[in-house]
Amino acid sequence: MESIARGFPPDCRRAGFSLEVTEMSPSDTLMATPRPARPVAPENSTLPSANSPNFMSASPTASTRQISSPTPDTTNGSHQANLTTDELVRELENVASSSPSYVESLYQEYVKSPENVDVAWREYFRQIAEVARQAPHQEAQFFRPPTMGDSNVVSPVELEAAILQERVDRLIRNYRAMGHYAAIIDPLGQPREPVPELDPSSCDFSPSDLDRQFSTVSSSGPNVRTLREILQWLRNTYCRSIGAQFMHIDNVKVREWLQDRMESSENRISLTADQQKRILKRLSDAVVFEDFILRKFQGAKSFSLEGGETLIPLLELAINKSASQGVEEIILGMAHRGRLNVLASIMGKPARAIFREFADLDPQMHLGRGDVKYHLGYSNDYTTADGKKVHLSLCFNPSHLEFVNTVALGRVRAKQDRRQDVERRKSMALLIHGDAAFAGEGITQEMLNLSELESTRTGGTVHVIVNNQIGFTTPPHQGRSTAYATDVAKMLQIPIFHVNGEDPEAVAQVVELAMDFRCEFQRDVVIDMYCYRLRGHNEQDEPRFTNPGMYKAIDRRQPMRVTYSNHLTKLGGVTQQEADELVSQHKSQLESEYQVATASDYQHRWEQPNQLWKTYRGGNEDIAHDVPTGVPVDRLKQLLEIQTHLPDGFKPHPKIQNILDQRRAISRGEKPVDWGAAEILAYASLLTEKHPVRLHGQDCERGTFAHRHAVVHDIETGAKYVPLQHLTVEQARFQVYNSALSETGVLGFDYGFSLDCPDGLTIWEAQFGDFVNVAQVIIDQFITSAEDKWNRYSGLTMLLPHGFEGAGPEHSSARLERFLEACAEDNIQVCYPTTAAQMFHMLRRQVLRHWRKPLVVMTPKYYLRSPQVTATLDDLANGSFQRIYPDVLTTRPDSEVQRILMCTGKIYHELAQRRQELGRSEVAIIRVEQLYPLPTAELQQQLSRYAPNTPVTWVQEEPENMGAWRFILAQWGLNVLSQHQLRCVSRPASASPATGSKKSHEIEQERVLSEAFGQ
Ligand SMILES: Cc1ncc(C[n+]2csc(CCOP(=O)(O)OP(=O)(O)O)c2C)c(N)n1
Repeated sequence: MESIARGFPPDCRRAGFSLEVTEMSPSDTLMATPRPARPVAPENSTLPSANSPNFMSASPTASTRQISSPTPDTTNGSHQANLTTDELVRELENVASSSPSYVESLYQEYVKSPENVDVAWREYFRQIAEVARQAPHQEAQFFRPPTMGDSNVVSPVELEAAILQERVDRLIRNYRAMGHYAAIIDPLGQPREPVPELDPSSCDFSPSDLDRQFSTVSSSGPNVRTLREILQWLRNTYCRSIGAQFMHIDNVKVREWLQDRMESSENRISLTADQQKRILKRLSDAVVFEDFILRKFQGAKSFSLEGGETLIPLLELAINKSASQGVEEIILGMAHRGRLNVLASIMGKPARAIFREFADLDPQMHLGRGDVKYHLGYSNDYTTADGKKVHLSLCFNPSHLEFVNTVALGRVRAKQDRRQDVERRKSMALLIHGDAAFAGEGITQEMLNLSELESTRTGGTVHVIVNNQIGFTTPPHQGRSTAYATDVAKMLQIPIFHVNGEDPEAVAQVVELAMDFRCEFQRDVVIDMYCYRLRGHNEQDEPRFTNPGMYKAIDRRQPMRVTYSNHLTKLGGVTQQEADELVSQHKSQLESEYQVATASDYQHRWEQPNQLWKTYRGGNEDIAHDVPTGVPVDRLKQLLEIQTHLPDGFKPHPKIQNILDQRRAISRGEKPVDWGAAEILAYASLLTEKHPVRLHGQDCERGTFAHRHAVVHDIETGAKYVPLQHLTVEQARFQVYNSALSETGVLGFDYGFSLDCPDGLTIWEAQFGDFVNVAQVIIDQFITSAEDKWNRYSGLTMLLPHGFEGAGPEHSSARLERFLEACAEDNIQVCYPTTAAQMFHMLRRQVLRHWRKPLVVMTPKYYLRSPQVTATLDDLANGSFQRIYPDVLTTRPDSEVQRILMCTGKIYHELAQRRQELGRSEVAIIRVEQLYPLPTAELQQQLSRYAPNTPVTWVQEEPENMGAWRFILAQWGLNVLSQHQLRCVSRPASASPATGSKKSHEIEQERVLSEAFGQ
């Protein structure tokens, strides 16, 4: 049998400490048992060691000599001499002052058992105790370290009591820290390693100590308990069906909160009969649903929840509890396992719709689009037991496990911002994970890391691991190096509750606790529900091929609904008949849903877009009417000018002040509009038109290339000021945040944000464009395909620095070619603007059109400050975004043009400069500013200006196998519009995007430019 990482929890009896031991009288309280450990004499000490055979013959030092006077007669055990109290105290003070810790450790050994120390010491200590009894004011001063004052003098009796109490405290600590390793959380009962620290003997107790009394005043419950009671209480609290990990939390208050909650109730909830019945009902619903699917759709994949059906009551309990805490909206994220059950049992998706998808009765509807049924999302209003409404949204999910999580978080954040839920209490994420995926996928760490950041905080997420102890065919020991699937979550200051899914009431307790923790501290919380997977990875897999041991144990299990139902009938809260009725009623409901689903007159109910999305569209660009994006010059001036004002006394860095001064000069028309100013004007104008703007990415407050400075810092106080937040009183929300150093997680988050912010501009900026590679899953599985798979729109904008400037293979390319390869059905927009004005109009167009498509922008590094890209205020006031930018500089009539260069982005400026330098006015240069959707009609219009057969050369600085060339070739062919021969000038095809040598780069760039002009 495959064993779980730390094995099956034995209870403490396995560790050899039985509670069935001889009763001892309370008067034994302070007598301890012999311990094997011995103190080590201090190095170079002349004092005898505890059991030194030479003790009596040890070299006479001041101490030993002094001690030797009261040495008992070791032959007969009688005392040879008795010291006076004063003498004894003096002698011992001498010893103590020469080596107090040594004497103290000897004394501790003596307290454990007098036999532990040499007979002479034994006698000394006996006398000391005697002295202490007779003259308490002088007691045992040898324990006083030389530096301590009298107030620290401890009597032997007190010390002994303190030592024993310390052992009890240690035992309690051990249970708090390690009790979870012994908790009975695995329904399959696979062996766990023993936990010696939980055996009282590990804290130097013996069975004879069981009835001694100890203080438990610092814990909840009675102030005094016997060791036996303490053990029972600790085992109940920490070693039953719940294993709590919380001792990694540094904050004592938080830890104590958890301790109190668990220890005062022994981690058990008290449920009413009605609540128990409700749990049984939800379990029954879940079981019946799986059984129904299995019988009706034999051979179909459903990724059933069987073995983990407690998830359904767990979710219901969590939703009800959250509603009572003021949550009004929950975004759920989960993978395939149990999804259909969640859709039917929790989300309220009509079973008939699910059955129809199973029967695959509407193939025409899904040609070339759609997704498998166990990836589909759903939204609905849920009514809790006490009549509260909670809106639930289950996110659409790709097959790629765990990647939906940050998407869900982004959605929550957007909802909170939208409803101005500044405390972040009304919307919440509830994420359901698989154990193998949670432990294995790095995105888990990225997600957890977002939980407390200013830019991504959502007030605490509830994580539920459906821990069926297997991932496809892989057992835990092959899938993770950690004891638990959840260990990565220990990076946060949050509790992790492992719970046996076969104990629904323990699950109920954990839900209660987890939800209260989240509400109290607004942090994430993890529920790791141990269960099993009744069948293979899917219903067609035979798990006994690869995991025979585990499946033997599974085959022996009684279904949990039956066990729980028996438990309740025994308690008398439910009769057998009632329990059976819960099953039969749900069966007949599903049966009638099935009849409707398979009827020939089935009426498909199309999902309507929610209120938020009512006015927005996806689909092809031809339905997306162009809208005016210009802003009157006066308004632009005003918007820019406002941003140059800082609060009184605010001291920016002198260079930042320069930038602000330049922006003021731009606002007065004294300087042209540079890239940074155009971008900021786009945001400012949108904000004052009531469109929220959120900008998020690594170091994007300043901008990687220091062109933005959206946040200004006071160099003396460190205070921050965000000019875009101070435009007008009525403006919309502006948020700009430096993000965590993550691409996948953060892009997922921002994509999610865009799903719930259709009216705003949501921007993710990559530090260097190439880093977007790291987020490929989010791009492929969500951004480019969500509309096709799930009919979900997004207006996310991705700013990706791109351009060959000799910065090496990694910092030259945002891999334009990859985005273009993913383009189809007008799924995204890909732009590479060449001027500040184009950037301005493009950003505004992204919001002002009611067409919602992700926008991928290749942004420049080189020309951020270049005069070539600047614009006038009139360009921003009157123009609009040009998909194809016609040649505006050539001085010749169109009919005299003999060569047409076509390009996109940065290289345009180099080509234009070269043309001017060469005086080649017979060459026209057309810029493709929007590569997708490819503006063929506009191109046609531009090419029609020139004579047919004028050759067209596509020029790019990227290697031939990268950039836009192959895409352009595939779209327009070698004979553009059947009239113009098309060829390409580029760097040769290359395995990596660029050279690492700046000089080689210059040589290569020169070759491209020369070849473009036929030199
Ligand atoms: C990123 C990713 N890698 C691999 C897979 C293939 N796969 C699907 S389910 C699965 C096992 C998942 O195990 P676990 O997380 O424990 O969830 P379970 O299916 O057991 O509920 C694997 C490997 C996937 N869907 N996504």
